[in-house]
Amino acid sequence: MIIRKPTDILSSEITDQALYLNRRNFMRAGLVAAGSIGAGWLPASASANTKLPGVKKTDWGKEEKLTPYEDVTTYNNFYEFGVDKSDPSENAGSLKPSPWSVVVDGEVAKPGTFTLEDILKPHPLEERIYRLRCVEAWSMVVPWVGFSLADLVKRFQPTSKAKFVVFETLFDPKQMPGQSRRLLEWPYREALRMDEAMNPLAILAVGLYGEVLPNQNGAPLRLVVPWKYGFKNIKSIVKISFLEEQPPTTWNLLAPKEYGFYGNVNPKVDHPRWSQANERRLGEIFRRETMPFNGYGEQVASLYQGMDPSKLF
Ligand SMILES: Nc1nc2c(c(=O)[nH]1)N[C@H]1C(S)=C(S)[C@@H](COP(=O)(O)O)O[C@H]1N2
Ligand SMILES: [Mo]
Repeated sequence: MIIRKPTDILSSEITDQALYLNRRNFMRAGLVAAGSIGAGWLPASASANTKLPGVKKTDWGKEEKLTPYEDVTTYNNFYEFGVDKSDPSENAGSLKPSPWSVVVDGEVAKPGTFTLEDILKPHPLEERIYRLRCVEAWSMVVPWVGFSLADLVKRFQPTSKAKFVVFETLFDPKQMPGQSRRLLEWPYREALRMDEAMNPLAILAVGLYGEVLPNQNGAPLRLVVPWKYGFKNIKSIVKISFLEEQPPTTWNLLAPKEYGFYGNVNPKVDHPRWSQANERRLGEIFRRETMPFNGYGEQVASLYQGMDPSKLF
């Protein structure tokens, strides 16, 4: 196995923001030229800049100042397209988010393979403004367009044995060239405990800023669990499985001391190689204090009562 040491990966992850700022105008032009990055549940001509129809605006996070679209779509973590923050927006044009299907299996009464269209039909789309906070101490505020994960889970009717729900990213090195290197153990895999998945804050996103999700942000379907570090927010999901036992998850497998299973944002637990006490919002100069559970403690802290908070990173 040629899995790189976490230290190698992480030092290469730290890209100076100035670098990407210089490149971003160029890249935005490239994205538009790349053309029809379509989604099957929209007309074939739909692209990453296609407006999503019928999105219900909500009050979630409307007091927040949004991170500019440019920053949200050009400063990304998506190892399937490279380890630098600018790589995903430059390379993700090879991903074909349409047609797309999702396998649902494990401890459910209604397993099967569903197209994205099937999944979306009964789920009205909402816009919710959520923060996303990466372990590398950058953060952003994004108007995500998605639907409740809990509602989707209920449709498949998990059995009483279902204790965890695990998500898997597409594995296709032709579409995702980063997968021909053993940077991580592919496919990327992330999981939630059942009660976390049923929390009303957790959504599956299909868009941002009112438009179809750009490939680099995890088209056509990605998880958004705002009280957890970015790595839990798995992108380009093709499989959802319900399990009795806690499954292995990608970053936790690679570096268990640095990335726990829970990945709850906790300013008091430092990453072994840097403080987690504060963060820099993309597009801003001054750092701000990181909040426990990324500021969503009121809604989720009760899920972890009786658990050792130092183990919840
Ligand atoms: N499949 C997959 N999902 C992924 C990642 C990845 O490398 N592959 N990176 C994660 C990490 S570490 C972060 S911080 C967020 C970044 O999401 P964004 O690019 O939309 O900001 O995606 C997460 N989801
Ligand atoms: Mo991250």
